[in-house]
Amino acid sequence: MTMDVDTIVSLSTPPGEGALAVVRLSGPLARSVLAGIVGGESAVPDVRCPALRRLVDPESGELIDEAIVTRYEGPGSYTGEDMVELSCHGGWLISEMVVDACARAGARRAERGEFTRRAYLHGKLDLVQAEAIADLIHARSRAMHRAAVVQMERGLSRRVSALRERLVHLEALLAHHVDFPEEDEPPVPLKRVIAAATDMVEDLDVLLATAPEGELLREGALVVFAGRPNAGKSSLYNALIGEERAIVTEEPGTTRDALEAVAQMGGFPFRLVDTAGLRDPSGRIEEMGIEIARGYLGRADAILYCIPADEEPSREDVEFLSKGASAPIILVRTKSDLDERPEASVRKTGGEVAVSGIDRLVGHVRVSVETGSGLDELPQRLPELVYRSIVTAEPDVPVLTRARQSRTLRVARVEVDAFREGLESGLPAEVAATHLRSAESALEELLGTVSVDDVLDVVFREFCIGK
Ligand SMILES: Nc1nc2c(ncn2[C@@H]2O[C@H](COP(=O)(O)OP(=O)(O)OP(=O)(O)O)[C@@H](O)[C@H]2O)c(=O)[nH]1
Ligand SMILES: [Mg+2]
Repeated sequence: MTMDVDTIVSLSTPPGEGALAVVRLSGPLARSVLAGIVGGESAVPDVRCPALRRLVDPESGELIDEAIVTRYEGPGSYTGEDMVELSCHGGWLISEMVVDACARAGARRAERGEFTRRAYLHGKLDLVQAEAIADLIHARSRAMHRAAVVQMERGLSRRVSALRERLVHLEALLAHHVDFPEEDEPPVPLKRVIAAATDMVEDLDVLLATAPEGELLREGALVVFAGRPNAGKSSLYNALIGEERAIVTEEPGTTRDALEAVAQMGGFPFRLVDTAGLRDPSGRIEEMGIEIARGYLGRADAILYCIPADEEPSREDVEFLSKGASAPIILVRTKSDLDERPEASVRKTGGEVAVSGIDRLVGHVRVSVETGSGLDELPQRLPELVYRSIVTAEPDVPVLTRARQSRTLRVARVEVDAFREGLESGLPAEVAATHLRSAESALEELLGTVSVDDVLDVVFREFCIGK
């Protein structure tokens, strides 16, 4: 691994007006750059003793701001290098002047994620933990926050390291087996090696089960409100996001465009999309609105098929909704306050009966925006539906939140399985063992034990400047 030797500087808090802004420096010259902007060596505070200092222009000596200066000495710092944190006043200009002063005193402006990249290169954290820090910063839901915290605390790394050790152990078992091929009863029967490999495949499957939904945590699951005009889609949409975002009128065809809003339900992130009512369009604008709705339906993770409770859902509607879409559909009977049938007869004709045989229909709720009845049901049903594997996973199972994580684990799974199959079908042990080594390198790639620059570029590009 190559060590960077530049000393880097950057604003680490969001730019703009605020009470405070933190500028960070990291690298071998951190101390001397600091000396350059506090008016000399004698003003440099002791390590881990925060002190108030005047920050000055390194050339003119002109006062820029006063700041609390904290020094860290490598390797006991975030990056593992000598570091300085300057807590100055927030604002558009001050932090820029401070960064500029540091640059003139010998530092270079940091690139995206460069501080964390250095932390990784100095072994302060592995690649999964580095990704977790980016996830934690970007988290907008409790579920994403939790997944990121577990990863940051090495929840996933520990599991992966344990799997890697088991692979090494499997290799050792196999070596024992190979060493005594002539004996009737070798010290390690092949059966035992096969059983251990089978266990590993199962454990990898447990981890992989959270992947599709874990990746959704980062963007939020897409839930599309669809149905005929005037079904009450926009009213329900507004009620669920708690804001009058969409226009509601008694005129069919009110919504023409698609509206998107971010919402948390049960701690899980969702992107809710209200769409134009689906029907034969009466004009160009409506036609385009329906086209847009179709695009959203194709990408949806769940579809809310809205239909007034006193009307019957139709097979054609459901077919229309699922054309080009593969998401599960929840039937939402809206305006239940207008439905005067007694509860028992409602249940008999309730949705599932009328459109039975369409397997994409996974649930049925009755709501009234007017009375508020049933409104708390969707925030409960949607997380269970869309994030099922996370909701039902054992609490200590870490969630895979990135395609990189699931891709490498899937490779490991395929290789261990091929190893098992090879042994079962009589492949020479030495040949089967190559699969174990491939699985091992997949796990190493996941942790970043061995890493290539372009993998790192992809991981750290996602970070903000200053992190
Ligand atoms: N009584 C009653 N009326 C409702 C309820 N929900 C919606 N409405 C009324 O139904 C009409 C249509 O509501 P919208 O929310 O605009 O329906 P939409 O499905 O978005 O309609 P388009 O945008 O035209 O496709 C409005 O007059 C609403 O006030 C409800 O729960 N009870
Ligand atoms: Mg509408």
